Amino acid sequence: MATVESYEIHYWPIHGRSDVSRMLLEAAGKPYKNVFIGSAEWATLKKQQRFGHTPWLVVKYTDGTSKTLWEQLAIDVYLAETFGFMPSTEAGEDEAFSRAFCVAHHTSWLELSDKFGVAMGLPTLEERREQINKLRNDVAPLHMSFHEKILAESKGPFYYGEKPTLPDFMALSTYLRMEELLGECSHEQFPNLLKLNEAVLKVPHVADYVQKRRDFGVIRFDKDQLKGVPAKQ
Ligand SMILES: N[C@@H](CCC(=O)N[C@@H](CS)C(=O)NCC(=O)O)C(=O)O
Repeated sequence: MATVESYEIHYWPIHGRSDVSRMLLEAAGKPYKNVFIGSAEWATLKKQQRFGHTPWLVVKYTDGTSKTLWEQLAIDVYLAETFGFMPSTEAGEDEAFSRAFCVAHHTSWLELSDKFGVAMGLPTLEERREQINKLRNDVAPLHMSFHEKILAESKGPFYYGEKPTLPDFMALSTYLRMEELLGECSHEQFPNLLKLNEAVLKVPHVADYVQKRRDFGVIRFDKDQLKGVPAKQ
């Protein structure tokens, strides 16, 4: 079987649904290219996609062939499996269950992250503000209180003790998205979540990615309008 040579992430020039995929690629030190989609070409590209959406991952093999995978969750799980960001299992353990259990933590964060994404896409500032306030005051703190409890039971700092796995990256990605929208988040009630984020930022290359590579210089987040706007206006 041919081995993997490199990867391509095809997505808009924002972090959004490709943030965790890129973080996993960075953390694993794998070669990848961002192929940014422009709005002018999207109508044509859309028709060629398996389900009509972005993102997609192209896996390029050494023999010149390639495979394409669509859907954020499938891409994240594939990369996490490939790079060893899944929990270790003991002999005799139900490995499929253990992996699915890990993915459940990921999808829990993914769902919260999506809610922020949907709020940012609402047509008027009033609607965006109302929905984001609801998320800030009710939905996010409740979500985080469940995860804080889960992390308190881990030997820490990650969901699976000292081994970083898929949901750790998703938690950081969601936190960063919330900070972008809400400003600095208070961590007082969530010390284990804070420790988790700090630990993920110490995974090689992740802090660098977060600092330098999340902003691709095309779209920037406007705090007053609570939405993405062209970086150069
Ligand atoms: N279930 C898909 C949803 C993907 C999705 O909604 N992508 C948006 C961008 S974040 C998109 O393709 N929007 C353009 C369109 O649907 O035409 C996934 O998780 O990847």
